[in-house]
Amino acid sequence: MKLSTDTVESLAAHLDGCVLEARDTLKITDAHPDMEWDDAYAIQDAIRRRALSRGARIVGYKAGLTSHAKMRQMNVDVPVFGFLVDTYELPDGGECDVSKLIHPKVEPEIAFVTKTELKGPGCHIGAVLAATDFVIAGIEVIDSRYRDFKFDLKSVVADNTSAARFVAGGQPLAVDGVDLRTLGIVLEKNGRPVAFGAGAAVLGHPAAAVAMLANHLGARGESIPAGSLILSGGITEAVAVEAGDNVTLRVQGIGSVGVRFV
Ligand code: 0L1
Ligand code: MG
Repeated sequence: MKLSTDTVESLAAHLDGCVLEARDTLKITDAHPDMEWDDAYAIQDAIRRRALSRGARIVGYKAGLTSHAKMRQMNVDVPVFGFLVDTYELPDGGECDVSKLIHPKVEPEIAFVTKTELKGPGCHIGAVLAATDFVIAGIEVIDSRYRDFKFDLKSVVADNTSAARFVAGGQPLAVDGVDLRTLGIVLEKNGRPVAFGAGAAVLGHPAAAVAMLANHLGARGESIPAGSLILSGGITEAVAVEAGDNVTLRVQGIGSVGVRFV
């Protein structure tokens, strides 16, 4: 680690303030170019502690930048991981208030719900599928706190990987006998299809993203508890949204989930 505890806490307070006030900022590596991966995750952990101290509850985790479409869009080459708290969750068919966000975008994702604990190292696709209760459709609303979504990977990790809101829904699908690689998705904005894809766009198999997450947490002495919801990463590029937009995600075998931006 290159940053002192005080600097980690003050950067967490700064980014958390940006979240709470829907205010953007320059990427934090501009002022801290020597920051390391451990520093970035330490800042994310401090943001998590701040959310928990306000009464939020961890409901799951997310993997981000797991598809080539997203990696290309953001000009990066490795996945990143973040946490999800209950205050991010929106009901299926509910409203997302854009006045509380900076510049939201949506991502179509396959969400896993676990029935047993998942722990790395050595976690693999088979272990993820065995620990999966079901998968459902997930729309992640990302909202980087960095001006114009301009960041590098360490800055985005510190910013809890742009996590802001999510909605999960549709008919829960058991994974036995289902090939998640060929599960097709269509993302619609205002009734028009705007992005298409299939599960394999996420690291060849969306469960691979969950395995990477478990291994990442395992290296830090953490695990994915039973009953967690995991967003496995955007299958397509993220799509910008604004007040008045209606977004629906249709996933083969699962049905649809939707959110309205107001
Ligand atoms: O969930 C994601 O794939 C987003 C990761 C962070 C990068 C971004 O804000 O696009
Ligand atoms: Mg995402």
